[in-house]
Amino acid sequence: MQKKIDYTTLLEKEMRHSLKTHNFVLHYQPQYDSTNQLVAAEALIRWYHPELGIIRPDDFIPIAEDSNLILPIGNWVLQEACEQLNLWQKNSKQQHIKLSINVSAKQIWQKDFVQDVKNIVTTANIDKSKLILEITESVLLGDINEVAQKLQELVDFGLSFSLDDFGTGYSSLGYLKNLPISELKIDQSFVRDLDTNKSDLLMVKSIIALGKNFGLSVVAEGVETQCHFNLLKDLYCDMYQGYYFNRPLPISEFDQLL
Ligand code: G
Ligand code: G
Ligand code: MN
Repeated sequence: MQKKIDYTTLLEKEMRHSLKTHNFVLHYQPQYDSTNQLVAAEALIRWYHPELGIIRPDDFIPIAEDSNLILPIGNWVLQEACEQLNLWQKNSKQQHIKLSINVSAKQIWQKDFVQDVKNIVTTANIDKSKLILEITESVLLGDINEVAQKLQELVDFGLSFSLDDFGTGYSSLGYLKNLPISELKIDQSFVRDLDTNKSDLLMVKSIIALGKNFGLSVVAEGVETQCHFNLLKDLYCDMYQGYYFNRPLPISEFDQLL
């Protein structure tokens, strides 16, 4: 237990330092439509520590959330994503790409969340319709009306929201009714055994139907095989993301793909 506390304390201290020394980068995982066109990407943070090596988001994001360091990190991610969108928008072959970033519930609960996002996006001077904020059901642990109002303000401003890891949490349906979201991401756990597990197939089929009925775009995550892709296409899933296509890529490799 003491070792774990020491490690957490160390990571927290190093995170603070790395924010100043620019040791974080974004990787970009492509998203394809059913005709195999690369139409969007999800930005996923990576931490390259000079001594500790690569630290996975699963290992540091929870610590960042507990220590509130997720706030400066989240701002950095948004800023970085906007800069990237801005670069793509200068190039006619790249300006159609939409970019999703992950936003923690902790960020959304901040009093100044809406204004902070507006400031960063306005300064970056991007096409707002290309930026998508991914949220998870954990925002529901806060005041749902307040959260809904904040999201609506940003939708009015021109941004859109995607519901990540859909199907794994609770109250998923109430969420759809109350929050102004335009996209659902089917959690990887339902896609993994799509070809062998009948109930996973039924689950995915139902999620896609649900999404369609609500007028949402549906993205499948964790698409790892041709068989996954074919099954999802047969169900009229809108977009596809996963190792079958690409891993999250450094920007140079992503731009090469484009
Ligand atoms: O990327 P994988 O790439 O290992 O990411 C693991 C987890 O970390 C995912 O659940 C993902 O949503 C989360 N994550 C990745 N990048 C970010 C980020 O920039 N901000 C937040 N809040 N979570 C992120
Ligand atoms: O929670 P979120 O959906 O943001 O997390 C995306 C996570 O899924 C990242 O850690 C990313 O690296 C990982 N990922 C992306 N594609 C695949 C895939 O095809 N299979 C698996 N197992 N993980 C994937
Ligand atoms: Mn995500």
